[in-house]
Amino acid sequence: MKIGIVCYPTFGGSGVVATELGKALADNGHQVHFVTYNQPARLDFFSENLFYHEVSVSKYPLFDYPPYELALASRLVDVVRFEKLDILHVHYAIPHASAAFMAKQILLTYGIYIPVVTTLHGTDITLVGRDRTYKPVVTFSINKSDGVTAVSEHLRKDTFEFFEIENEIRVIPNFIDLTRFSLKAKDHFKKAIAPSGEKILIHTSNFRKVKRTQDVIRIFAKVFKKIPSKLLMVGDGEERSECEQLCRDLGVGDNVRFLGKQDAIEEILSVSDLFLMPSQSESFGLAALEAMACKVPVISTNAGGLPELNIEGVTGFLKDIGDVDGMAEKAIYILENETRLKTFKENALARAKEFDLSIILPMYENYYIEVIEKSKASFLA
Ligand code: GMT
Repeated sequence: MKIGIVCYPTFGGSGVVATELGKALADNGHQVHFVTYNQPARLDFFSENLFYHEVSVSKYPLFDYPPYELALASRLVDVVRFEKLDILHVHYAIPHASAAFMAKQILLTYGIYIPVVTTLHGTDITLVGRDRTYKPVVTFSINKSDGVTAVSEHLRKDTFEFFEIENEIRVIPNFIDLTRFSLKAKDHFKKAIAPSGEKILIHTSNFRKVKRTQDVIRIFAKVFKKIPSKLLMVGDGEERSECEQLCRDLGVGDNVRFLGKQDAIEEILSVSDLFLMPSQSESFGLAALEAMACKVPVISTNAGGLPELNIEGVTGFLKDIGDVDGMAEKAIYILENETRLKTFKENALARAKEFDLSIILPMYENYYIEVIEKSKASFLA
């Protein structure tokens, strides 16, 4: 197949899923064309089946708001026509699904029908979608997509609850490439971080408010009182300086390392003992899956799709949003006993294997075929 992929080319979960999916499809012999405003963060190697088409937006003085959506729609028309694509897969509803709809209508004037699959990732529905400003456009573009997928049952349910959806929504969860995400021997790094054999807790995110990163610090401060430990904070974003201040206020500053944005996240996860994800909202929790693949159990909230990934008492524990005491108590429970910690680590990996790329990739491939055949039939009718 010739597949066009539209995504946010950043480190965010939706961009990571889209890029890793594109790379895997290319490895499987499909021709994949990324159409974005920047080279996707993880599209960092050459493959004969991978193509990148940049969307550039002219900055005329007249435009207070450069019309990215129109530039994207125009670029999509161009790429679909000249690269003869079979399907477009857009990640994140705003503005990708509506831009794809516009491109689709323009392509019809050339006698071309391009089926569009929209994947909903979470914040496009739970946060942005609920903002009434965007509601009509999100509803329309979901209903006009030829196929729609959501990354968890919970997100699927929320989408039906918040919008008047007439389309079917297929659940295809996030996936993990276990050839990349696996336990790496990084003992020298572990020694540098925890020279006296302290336990290492870790959090990775974009430090948005929704991640409740200050809860991470509060949980750690409680764990630290009982268990010699260190905390690694990976990523960057709006909440970082508040978190740094909180570390000082709680007297744990010397035991918390802020590592900023990191590419080789699997190497840092490999030295870690416990992952903290106290999110307010999380449609799936890709960062937790990455941790589990590196044998790191997870203490999370029970928000959104997290219970579909993290299994209570098996791969970690789940508590209500804001229950810092409860999360700290369970973290201590896992970390205080070596045999128990080992069992949780093994369980985390076993669960991650259920989301292996080799299982999820065919779900997308089969869905593309289904959507192409269905839309071909209705176009000819
Ligand atoms: O979590 C983020 O801040 C990034 C966000 C995004 O929209 O890129 O991630 C969302 O999509 C990921 C991939 O499907 C999911 O694993 C994350 O759970 C989801 N984030 C939220 O729902 C907050």
